[in-house]
Amino acid sequence: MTPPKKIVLTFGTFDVFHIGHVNILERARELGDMLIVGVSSDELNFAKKGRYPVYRQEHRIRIINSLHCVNHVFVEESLELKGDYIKQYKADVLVMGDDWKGKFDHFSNLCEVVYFPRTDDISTSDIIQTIQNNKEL
Ligand code: C2G
Repeated sequence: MTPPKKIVLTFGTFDVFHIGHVNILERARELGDMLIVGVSSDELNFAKKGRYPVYRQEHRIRIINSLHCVNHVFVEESLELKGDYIKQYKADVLVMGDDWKGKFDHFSNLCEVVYFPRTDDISTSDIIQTIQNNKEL
């Protein structure tokens, strides 16, 4: 009998895809046999941040889906549904960046919860800011 696959689940907006995103996805995948990614919907981002992502949902999903380390992508419609997604996808591990440290500890009754350190000195907001500054030069 083949041993059961270890399923890793992570979430994010992944807007203006950058090396910090690559790092966390590759590290997440190394924790198991399958990596499933919940990509936040445009509406969820608007509700949370008061602005829409630069890259629209369909494009962000295609980018994440094109990565070797990712096995499946779905749309994260609500922040409140994480527990349901963990159960639906039978996740063994939930991975988040440490900007979320402690926020998802209550899911440790459903799966292992792991926070990875964020990659230093890069973020979508900084990239957007740099582009805006350059435009003004
Ligand atoms: N990340 C990272 N290093 C960076 C930037 C981001 O490790 N320099 C990680 C974040 O910690 C997160 C993932 O990359 O785990 C995706 O980042 P965002 O797109 O900013 O995700 P966010 O909007 O925080 O997630 O349920 C959570 C939501 O989906 C929103």
